[in-house]
Formats: sequence, structure tokens, C-alpha cells
Amino acid sequence: MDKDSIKESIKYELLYTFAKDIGQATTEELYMAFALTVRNEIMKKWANTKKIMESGEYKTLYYLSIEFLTGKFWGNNIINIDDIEIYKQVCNELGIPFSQLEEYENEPGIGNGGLGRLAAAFMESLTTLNLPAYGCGIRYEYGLFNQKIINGYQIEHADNWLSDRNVWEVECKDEIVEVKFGGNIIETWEDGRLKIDYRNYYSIYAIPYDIPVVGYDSDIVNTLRLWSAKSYNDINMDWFNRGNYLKASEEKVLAESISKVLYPEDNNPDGKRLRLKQQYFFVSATIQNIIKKSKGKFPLWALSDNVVIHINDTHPALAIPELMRILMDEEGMGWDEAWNITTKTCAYTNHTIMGEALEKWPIDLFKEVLPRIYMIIKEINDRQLHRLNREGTNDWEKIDKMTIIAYDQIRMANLCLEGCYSINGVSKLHTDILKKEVFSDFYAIFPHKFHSVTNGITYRRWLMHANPGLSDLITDAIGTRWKYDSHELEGLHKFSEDSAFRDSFSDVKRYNKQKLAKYISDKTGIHVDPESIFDVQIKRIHEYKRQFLNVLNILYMYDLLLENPSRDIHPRTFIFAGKAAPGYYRAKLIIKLINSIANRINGDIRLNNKLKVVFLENYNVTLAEKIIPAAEISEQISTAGMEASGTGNMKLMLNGALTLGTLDGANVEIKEAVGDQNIFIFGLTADQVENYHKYGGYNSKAIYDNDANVKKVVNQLVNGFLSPENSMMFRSLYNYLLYEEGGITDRYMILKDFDSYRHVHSIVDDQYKMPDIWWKKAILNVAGAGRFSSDESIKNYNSDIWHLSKMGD
Ligand code: 26W
Repeated sequence: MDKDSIKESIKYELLYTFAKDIGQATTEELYMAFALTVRNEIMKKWANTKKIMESGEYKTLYYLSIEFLTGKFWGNNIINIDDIEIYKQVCNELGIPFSQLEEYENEPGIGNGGLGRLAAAFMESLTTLNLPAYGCGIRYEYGLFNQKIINGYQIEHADNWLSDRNVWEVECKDEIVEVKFGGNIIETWEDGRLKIDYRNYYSIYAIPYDIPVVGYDSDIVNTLRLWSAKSYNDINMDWFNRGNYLKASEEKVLAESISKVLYPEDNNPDGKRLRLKQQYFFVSATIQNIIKKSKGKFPLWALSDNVVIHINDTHPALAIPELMRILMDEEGMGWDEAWNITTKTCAYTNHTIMGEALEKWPIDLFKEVLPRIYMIIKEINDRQLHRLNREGTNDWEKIDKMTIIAYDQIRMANLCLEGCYSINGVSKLHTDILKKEVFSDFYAIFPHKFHSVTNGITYRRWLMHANPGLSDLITDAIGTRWKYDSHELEGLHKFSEDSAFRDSFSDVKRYNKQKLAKYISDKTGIHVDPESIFDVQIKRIHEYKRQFLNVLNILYMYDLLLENPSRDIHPRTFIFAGKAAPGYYRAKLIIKLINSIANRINGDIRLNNKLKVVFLENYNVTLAEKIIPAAEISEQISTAGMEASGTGNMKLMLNGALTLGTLDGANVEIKEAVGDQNIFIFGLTADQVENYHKYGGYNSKAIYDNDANVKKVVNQLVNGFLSPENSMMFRSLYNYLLYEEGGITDRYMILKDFDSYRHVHSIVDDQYKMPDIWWKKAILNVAGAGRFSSDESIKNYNSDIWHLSKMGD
């Protein structure tokens, strides 16, 4: 659309939706009018894509994920339809700040972190590459809680992201699906076949809401289909007539609780009944929908030629028994035929290797909520055992690890390994660990099933949208091809030698830092120096991610500066952001610790502003878009072997931050991409960590006793230095470092890695003092980031696992 038609459309929407003209409209109404205008630009392509997909001509991917962390829609969609300049001009001419409209939109926080963000990125890249796909998930009415920091503590507030009309979704009432829970199963034999009679169940309706997924300059618009739970009975008239109004709507409240709130746990399942219901709810609705659409287009035995069902971590793993159920109970197939189809159609990605993060469900709970699905899983389990026996596996330790049902629990990862034709890790290192350790027994039997696909990011959002200054600078240097093909960023390599380019590059960074400094001061009242090094750690708060290690090093730097305030270090601003799961006590205590240190340091005038610590509340995609363009050091310091990939690391390098990290997850590949000189690596390797763990850990007390600096820092946790009002406050963190817990001391190897961590920080300080060298490294990071585009990940998924054809080909 040209400028004038956009203006016309905005006026039209204001008039016919709100009976107002531009001068009268509120920000909300202006936002709506702009959003509807952008939406109108998408609709035709969307309708067309839907029609072609309905025809059944193309093999279609269904990407099942319990989270999709899309970020705000409006600005990103404008970037993707390549209209950003025009919209900015329109805003200018109408005197409406573009940023004000952007700010107005609520971010759909319907994901916890990496897994959810990846799912959204993949949908976008699938579209960009013209590959037909549905994203399938839950339309949570409340997303991840909003985080407030009060007196240094995290306080959670409900995130009512749907409070305004959501113009980006379309309710599809005509595709409503019934999902059944509870009850009991009567098995009878009829004509030599097992007949399943499902009785006394209760039904919940699933209503799909479709959101268009816009790719960059793409021919198609894919669909994100989120299911909302709806009760069959809105009101029970018996109770109502008797005057019991609470009882009258009880059923509705209970039924609709299924899609009410996103569980805030990340990497830490807690086996709740409602969570199990959420999983079955969206999986069953999706699979029923797939089968219904498939019938009439092709015979169901050919399902795997036409459909791929991708299981994003184990949360949608019930897709396997649900597909079996429908093929057998509703379509009349026998077990072998159904199993053959299912195992050729489903594929699984693992996102986490930590034992406690692998989902398991108690059998009793499971049987009660999903009796028929339980029977099917039991049968899969029994057949697996038979097969293992037949194959002569009599190593009981091995069988014990591989079975799906054991110790009164159902192990979802094992179900996926049995029931899927493909399993992949999300970085090279992660896949190696899956093959060698976590799933080594499966790997021995099904080596052909294993793939490695490194994660990626929507680099356009993180450059063109979040960092327009850098984006323009890149375009000036190498043209616009990089917007289509991320590998073109390699063209920046030669500019790293060009001092004029380096100057412009550092000017962009300075500008972004000034903007962030202003945001920090507006939000927190803390003044940070834009000339200081912006050192950021932004991610979920988790022990394995080791924000604690970062904090100990800050304390150490603080101590050094107090000893000698004129010590020659470049001023540093440490920026943290991230949420802790509400029930995760220690993670919440770490937030308090960061804030206590911030308080102490920021108020200490002896430091001459050489050190500042900031915790920005309510980390989400929108906040990430503000922090990342201003970052110079990217802290990726998880205990090696524990971060499956990481994707924040990729966004930060793309924006010219240097990684300071362990050889973990995708950091290993970042190092390959930028070269050893352009990354700061420290700490134990994954093999070393694994070895220590095998032999009961290491002696952290010895490190504490033998290093006076370490001792001082660790003691400061408990001597009132940080919490004069209550010196016991951080005692449990102190104990964690020095005393055994669950058979191991300092499980995350914090003190073990401390020495090399502080050493690498001093190297950072030295190198920042040499701007030519520093900016060269930063530019080489941008140049090397192209391989981490989610377009690239999707190409790899497609060639190795999905085998979809481009629409239009
Ligand atoms: C409640 C149980 C549970 C278990 C695991 C909830 C959520 C999870 C996710 C798998 C956690 C997660 O987001 N994992 C991250 O996935 C990213 C995308 O692959 C990786 O980059 C991160 O390393 C990994 O931690």
C-alpha cells in the first residue's frame, strides 16, 4: 500500500469502528486503526494460503507446542511486509509517534522462555520459506506473570494480555472440537475385534483462534492455531433455580480453567493434574482436527506422506497415543497399522537434558484423567518390552532406563523415542550428549532416528526491528541482500578492518546504550554511564544458568575496588533481567541477592561510578528488544552440559555483543563461527563436569580455604555485608556453596569455575581498553551470526526430517 491509501484506511477504520476522526481518537483507537490496516494487508494472502492448504495438495507440518512466545505483532508484521518506512512516514505526517503505538500493544506472554520463543521463530521462518505449517497450542487467557520487584523481591501479578480486543486473532467457531476426560472404559469383543466403549466421561469444547503468521517478503501466510477451552454448560439451571449461583457456574469455571493460565515452570515439571489436562486438551483437539481435515483428501494409511506432527519437547507427547486412539477406536484400524502410521508421522525435539526436567506422570493420576490413553501407553510399553526381549536385550539396567512405564510413572521422553521417527537435539553438543548419555540405549537401537538441528533466531526482528541503526549501517555497507539471506552478513567481515566503519559501528552502539541508560534511569532511578561496558545476563533465573556466579564476581570486583578505588578498570554496568518460577525458592533468593548487591554498590560513592548493577523487572520479548542492541558483553555462563542450546546468545552476538561463556550449548558453535579470538571462553568442559558428577563432585571447601579472595566474597553472603538487617538472609546460598546437598556440594560448579571466570573478566577489561580491537571483534560477531538464523534451522529440519515442499513449487 502507498502512503495515501494507508492514511485512508486508518481514517476509515477510525470512522467505522469508533465513529471518530484522527484528532478525537485515543491511543488505543489509533493503535486499533493502524493494526487493522496492517491486518487488512495480510488477509488476502492468508485466505489464499488457507484455501490451498485445505486442498490437500501440499504435505503440511503441524508444530505442536505448549508455548508460543511471539512477541508483539504489529511492528514485526510491518517489517515483514516491508512497509516500515512508509508507516513511519505516515506516523510522522499524522503527528503520532510510531513508538507510542508500538508500546500500546500488549505482548502475548504465552511462553516461558527459549522453547516458546523458538516455536514462534520457527513459525515465522516456515512462512518466510513458503513451507505450509500450522503452529498448534493453547490460547492462555493469562500469560506468564508480570514481574514486579518490591524491596528487591520478585512479586508476581497476573498477565491479562487479552484485556483489550485482540485484532490479530480470528475465532473459528465452525471448527470446534470435543475433548473427553475421565470416565471409564468397557472393552468388548465384537466380530473378533476389540471394541472400546467409553462411558461417564465429561466433555470440554476446544475453540480454535487463528493468528496469521507473516514471513519476510513471503508468498504465503501460515496459521498459529491456539485452542481455548469452553464449557458445554454455561450455567446449570437446576442449581440456578435453587438459588445457588456459585454452584450454577462451577462446571463452567472448572472446564474453562484449562486454558486460563500458562504454567510458569521452566525446566521443572511439577506433575499437576491441570497441566496434564492442558496437554491432552490441545493435543487431542489438534489431532482430531488433522484427521478430520485429512479424510476425504487422502486415505489415512497415507497420513505420513501428507502430514508431519512435530512434538516440541515432551509436553505434546500425548499426540502419539491420541493418534493411535483415533486410528483404532474411531477409524477401525488394527494396532499394527495404526502404529505404523503413527511412528511414521510423529517427530520429536528434545530441549533439555537435566534429569529433573524430563516429564513424568504418576500412573494413578494419569489413569483417572485419561483412562483410554493410559491403556494405549501401557500397550506401547508392553510391546516395547517384548521387542527388547526378542532382540535379546537382557541387560535389566538398560531395560529399566528405556521403558515408558516404571516406578509408577509414565516417562514422556521414552514414549517419544519409541513413537517418533525422528528425535533431535538443539545444538551439536546437546545432540552428542543425548546420544552418548541421556538416550544412549535408544541410540544404540535406533541410530537412524537421531538428528542434530541447531536452534536459530528471527534475525530480522532482532536487527531490523530492534536495532534499526545497526540495520541501516549494515545495509549501507553490504546492500540489502542480507535481509533475505542471513549468510550475506559475512560480507561485514572485511569491514571489520575499516576504521571508519568501526567508528560508525561504535556510534550506533553508543546511541543504543544511551537509549537504554535513559530507560534504566526512568524505570529504576539508577544512573548508569553510557561509556561503561554494558555487561548483560538476561534469561530465566535458574541455578544452572548461574546468575549466582556472575554475582560472586561482581562482589569480587567490588572488593578489589574498595581495596584500591583508583584501580585502573574500565567502568562496568552489569545488567540483569529474568523471571524466576514462583515456586522456585532459590531462584527468587538470587533475585533478591542481585538487588541487594545493586543497592549496596550503586550507593557506594567510593567507587567513582566504576561499577553499577541493575536488575530490570519483567523480562519479556519487548524488554529484550531494548536491552540487546545496547549490550557489549553477553553472559552465557551455564554449567557446561546443562544449557541445551541457548538462543539469547545468538541474538546478542548478532547485535555485536561479545560472548563471555562456557563451552555449552550453542556457545560451542558460536566459537566456531567467530573464531577463538572473538569470544571469551572459561570454565570446565561438559566432559569435565560430567566426570566430576560421576565421582561425587569436587571439594569446594578447599577452594574456599585456599583463596583469600574467594573466602572473602563467600563470607560476605553471611556477615551482614549485603543484608545488614538480616545477615541470615543469604545463608542458604552460602550453604549451597560449601555443604553437601543431595549427595553433592556445589552441583553447578560455581566455585570450581570461579577462578577462570574472574580471569576472563579481567581479559575483557584489558581488551575494551583497545577500541580498535574491540570493535573489530564486535563486527566479526555480527558477520558470523548469519548461520544462527531460524531460516537456517528450518531448512535443516526440512531436509533432514520433514520433507515438505515449498508452496507454489
Ligand atoms: C515444566 C516442565 C518444563 C520442562 C522443560 C517446561 C519447559 C521446559 C523447556 C524445555 C525449557 C526450555 O525452554 N528449554 C530451552 O529450550 C531452548 C530452545 O531449544 C534452548 O535454547 C535452551 O537451552 C533450553 O533451556
